[in-house]
Amino acid sequence: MKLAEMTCNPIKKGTVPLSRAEAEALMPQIAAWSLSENAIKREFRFKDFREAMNFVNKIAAAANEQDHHPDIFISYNIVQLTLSTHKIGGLSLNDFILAAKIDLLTA
Ligand code: H2B
Repeated sequence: MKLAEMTCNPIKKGTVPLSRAEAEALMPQIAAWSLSENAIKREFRFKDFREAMNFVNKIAAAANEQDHHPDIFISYNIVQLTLSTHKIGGLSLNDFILAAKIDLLTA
């Protein structure tokens, strides 16, 4: 199951979030991300604010295409992404799919 080739699906309210074990089993495919209790995170560094914003705009396009959206923190050349599925208050496969697609944007 290659995450980067998959597509995000609408998540119904009440869907049970991924268990820790299920999340850990997916982490090798997005090795640059870190797993926290209810989210996955990755920090990116660029030359300057312009390059950081170019990257964020690419992410915005991928997020809208998948209809799944990261929380984005920008500080000049640093972009911190946090992915979790707000509707269920935890992680879903959508978070891992979008993370893998974002990794392709930087590859
Ligand atoms: N993004 C994230 N990260 N979590 C969600 O629950 C979510 C989303 N819900 N993007 C989507 C949009 C939902 O609001 C639309 C209607 O599909």
